[in-house]
Formats: sequence, C-alpha cells, structure tokens
Amino acid sequence: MSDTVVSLLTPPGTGAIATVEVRGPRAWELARKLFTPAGKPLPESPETNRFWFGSLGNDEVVLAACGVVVEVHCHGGRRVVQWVLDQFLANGCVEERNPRPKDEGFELLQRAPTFRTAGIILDQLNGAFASEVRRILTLLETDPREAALTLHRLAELGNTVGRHLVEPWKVVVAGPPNVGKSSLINALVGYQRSVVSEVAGTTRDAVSVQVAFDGWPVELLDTAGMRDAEGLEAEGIEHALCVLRAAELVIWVLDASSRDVIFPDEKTEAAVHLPRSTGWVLVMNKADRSLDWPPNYIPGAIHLSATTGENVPQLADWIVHRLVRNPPSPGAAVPFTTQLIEQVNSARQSALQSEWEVSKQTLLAALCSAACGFASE
Ligand SMILES: Nc1nc2c(ncn2[C@@H]2O[C@H](COP(=O)(O)OP(=O)(O)O)[C@@H](O)[C@H]2O)c(=O)[nH]1
Ligand SMILES: [Mg+2]
Repeated sequence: MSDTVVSLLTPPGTGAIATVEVRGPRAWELARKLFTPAGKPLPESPETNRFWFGSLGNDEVVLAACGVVVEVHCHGGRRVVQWVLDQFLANGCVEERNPRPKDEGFELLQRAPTFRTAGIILDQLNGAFASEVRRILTLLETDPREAALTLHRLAELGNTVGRHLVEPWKVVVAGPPNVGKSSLINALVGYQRSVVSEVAGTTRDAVSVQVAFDGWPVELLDTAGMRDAEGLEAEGIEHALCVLRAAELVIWVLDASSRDVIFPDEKTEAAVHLPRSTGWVLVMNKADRSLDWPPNYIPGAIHLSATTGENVPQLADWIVHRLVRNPPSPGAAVPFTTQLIEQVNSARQSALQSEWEVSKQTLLAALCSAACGFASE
C-alpha cells in the first residue's frame, strides 16, 4: 500500500490555476521523475522556500516543496488537472478526495477579506491552533483547572473571531426615519454609498456595505426607518425587521436636534424578536445642531455628527470594542473552521463538568481535524 498521497488542493472545476499536492516519503522522488525543470536539474532533496519552473508532460508548471510535501501549480483546466493527478497515481500514489481541514484552511485564506483575518488563518495553518491544543492536552494531565481556563479562552476566541475570519459581523443601523442613518453609514464608510435624502423614509431596502474596522470585517446594513407606514415603506420596514433579527450589533440612531427622540424600547425588541445576545449602541446624531440636552440625558449614548464627522471614528472604535473585546495576540491560537469551533466548545463543556477524559478525546479529535501536515510540525 502506498503512503504517498496525491490530492487537489484547489476547488474542483475549471479555474485559472490548480494546485496538486503530493505528500509522503516518495513525493520528492516522484517530482524528480516526472518534472522537467526549465533550468538546472532538481536537487537531490527538496529545498524549502524555493520553487522551480518547468513542465510536466506538455503543461508548464511551477513546483514548490517543503519536507515531504510537494506542490504542483498547473493550469486549471479539468483535463490538465486530471492528467497531472493521473501521472502520480500511475506511479503508485493514492488519491485523497476528502478535503482535509488544511485545505479548508487554504480556502478560507483565499476568501479572507482583510490582512488581519488572513494573518490569523495563516497562523493556524502554521500550527498555532494545533500546538495550543497539544498544550491543553498536557495540562489536562497535570493541571486540569488551568486546562479548563485555557480551553475557555480558546472557545471564546472561536465563537467571536473564529466565526468572522471570512464572514463579516452584521452591524445594523436602525432608528426612526430621517435621523441620519444613511448619512452615518456614509460617514463610517467614508464615501457615498446609501441613498441619502431630505424626505423621510426613502431607504426602502436594506442597503449593505462591507467595511473593515481595525482589520475586522464588518457588514453595515442600512434600514428603513422604524415607524408605522403604509405601502412601499411598510414593505421596507418588514425587510428592516428581518435584517435586524440577523444583526450581531444594532446601532440605534437618535436625532439630537429634535425633541422627538425615540428609544429602542422593550416593545421594539419584542416586536423584532431580537436574540438576547444582540448588542445595542445608542447614537445621538446631528451633534452639530444638537439641542441643549442635560449631561448624560441618554446614558451611554455617543454624540456625533454624520455631517461634520465629529466622533465618527470614536463610533468605529466602539463598534470594534463591542464586537471583539479580547482580540487574539499575534500568533495566538484561534479555532478557525466551524468544525474546530464546535469541537473546542464541546471540549470546554466537558471540562466544565469535570469530564476530563471526554474533553481529552474531543481535543484529540480536533487535533486530528486540524492536522496541518508540514505546517503543524
Ligand atoms: N445637521 C446635520 N444633518 C444631518 C446629519 N446627519 C444627517 N443629516 C441630515 O438629515 C437628513 C436625513 O438623513 P438620512 O441619512 O437620509 O436619514 P435616515 O432616514 O435616517 O437614513 C438629511 O437631510 C441629512 O443631510 C448631521 O449629523 N447633522
Ligand atoms: Mg436612510
């Protein structure tokens, strides 16, 4: 039985470029047999951090190697890819079809919307998650309480940051009509994107825009004003309610220049059935034309002006603070796939109930899921 495995790392189907990975003790030997370099012959053993141009059959490819792993970057047409796979299969490799988390990690890396989240995924592909899990496994033997604490922190990072390395947090801007919701989104984004109008209630559809605050991906969603209305507006409001229910954070905007401030109250929350975990931020907009409010009239509200930009950066900082209270330090472990997040949560749950053996087994399974080949060693 062969212990050298060939697999397609890029998603199946036609693409511009495909990556075929060969992993195992014969990987380099087979690369040397099948690959014709454009320049000097390949060295006897692979050199890390180098790549070679050349060809495999008629296809021009780039070869990269690291330890027992060789990558062939070839043209992405289905037939070319199959042909490349076939060459390695014909030479005794076995094909691995099930994508491993490492591949999932690479896929996530490609989809990461910011350098910050890409950096976190890369840290995990370089073994940060695996080594932290190993450390916890050792702690489970020597100091279970410390293990439980460490697991708790790891699970928290998964549930907050881990879930948003690719998918943005949903932050909904809501409130009565004409308070400056669309203007606030524009101010946050820094360019004109939503419909801004003098007429109350013109944002019929929720308009969304994706931004990065401090490197964290955030989708800002505009909503129609919350009020009783008929016809088209009523439709917009129904849509807004749906958007609100999906929110991770709601920025409720009030108009500091008007006596008619409308708070989100229990009725609003009940009406939209917001999950308890949804956070709220109160904003008093139009600070440039603010009435003379007594100090702290609305406790915790951020006074700002979408028009002049006053305190808008502070709101962005506040949003980040609410979404990511404890950001991971550079190189820290973060459960980075849905499966790993679930496994770590489940291991934490077992540790909380002092079911140390179950916790250990779950972590071992997570370690197995996260086995990142060359990266985790
Ligand atoms: N003076 C002042 N006017 C603002 C401010 N923000 C928005 N407005 C004005 O308020 C009106 C309604 O704004 P809009 O963003 O469409 O409100 P929305 O209905 O809540 O989306 C527009 O005329 C805006 O120019 C602000 O900070 N200061
Ligand atoms: Mg609007």
